Amino acid sequence: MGFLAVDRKIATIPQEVIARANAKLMDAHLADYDALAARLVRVNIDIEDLVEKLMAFSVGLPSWGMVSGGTRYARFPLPGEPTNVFEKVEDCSVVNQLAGLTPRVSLHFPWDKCDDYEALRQYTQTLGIGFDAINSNTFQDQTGQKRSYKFGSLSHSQLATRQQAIEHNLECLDIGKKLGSKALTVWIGDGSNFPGQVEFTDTLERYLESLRTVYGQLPDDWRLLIEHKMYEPAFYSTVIQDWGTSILCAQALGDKAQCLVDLGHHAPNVNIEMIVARLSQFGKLGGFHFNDSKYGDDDLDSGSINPFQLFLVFNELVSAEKRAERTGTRFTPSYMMDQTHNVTDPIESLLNSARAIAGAYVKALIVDRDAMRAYQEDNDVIMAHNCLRLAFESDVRAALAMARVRMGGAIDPIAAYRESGYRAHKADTRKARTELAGGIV
Ligand code: LRH
Ligand code: MN
Repeated sequence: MGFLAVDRKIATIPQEVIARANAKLMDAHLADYDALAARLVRVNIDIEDLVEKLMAFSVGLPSWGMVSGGTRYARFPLPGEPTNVFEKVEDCSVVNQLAGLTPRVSLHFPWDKCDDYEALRQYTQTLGIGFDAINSNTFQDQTGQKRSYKFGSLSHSQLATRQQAIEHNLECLDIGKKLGSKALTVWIGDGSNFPGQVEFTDTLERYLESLRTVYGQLPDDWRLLIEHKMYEPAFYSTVIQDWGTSILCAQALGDKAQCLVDLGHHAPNVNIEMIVARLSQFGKLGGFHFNDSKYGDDDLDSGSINPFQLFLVFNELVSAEKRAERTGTRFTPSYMMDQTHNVTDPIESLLNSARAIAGAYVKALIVDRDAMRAYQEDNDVIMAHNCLRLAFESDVRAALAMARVRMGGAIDPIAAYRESGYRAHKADTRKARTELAGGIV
């Protein structure tokens, strides 16, 4: 079964494979759709409005999530996994083709370095995929690198090391401009493992001084996304440890600097949805790295462990969206995933995650906000709470499936993917990755 290029950009999976898979499920899907439509009408919601909003919704894919991921212990290769950035974006197009709502990829440098970024831009465009935020990497040393990041990068005690880290971020900016990206995500692992190892204030001042240089080179229509993380790789203190430090830095840098929330970067039980509300209120919510976790920064599939938290995050996002509409302010956080797929086929995990994220969004859209506000005013606790539970407990799968079908995708993306034989085909045609060493990619 060949994977032919067709006019609609490049359809990585032959459209007829998807059509055949959908044909088997269409009657049941349409019955489910009509049933959901009838249920929603009873609460004055037109399902067609929801599907329209879903078709306008999108989330970016992590290029580093397209390969079989690893932990510090080991990485287990997957036959047919991508071996370079071109194969990674090809797999991104499979996710987008089947799920319909992942038309962007977020690249990471130097992991995605290549010789011809114009060729990469053109190829990716033919796949119908655009570029989300570019990620810099000063948390690893590269072969031949002059100065090590062992003791930090943008906050390092030595100016020469900070300068090296600044230059890497500026190089990422240049690559991003060539590709048409509009944002740079800066996550650094800088921190300490022992009390006394670093002076907290000096370290943060050095970080801000470095980032001001990068910020100064940002084109007017770009954003700098500051990503906080509680711990790891540093295990006593982390320079950008929490949203408080992140927003202070974003405010200190200027309007083009905003905060990126990675769901896995918080202590267990932290109220992340309230952090989302706070950052939105002060106009500093720039983006997300969606994933899920049970213990630490596990980078598991979005919605796989705590789907209620994901829903509550989107409840705040929809509330912030409506607040921005009322006040005529801009609210365009960049939705991206950041996951590591150690034991699953990355494409299947990302299909599941895209569905979970879109599901959380559409459930947040059906919350009866006027009723909830009235109950909140009256301190009718149970009824206010139940406005959220009712929406969360709604089965919206038929609306999600209809949005996928109308975008040329699959009613059951994983079934269609498996029927396509894509991964087996790639195992036959792609060079095998053999390295077993630990590490995230
Ligand atoms: C850090 C992080 C960051 C990326 C990396 C791959 O844990 O979330 O966003 O640079 O993962
Ligand atoms: Mn992240």
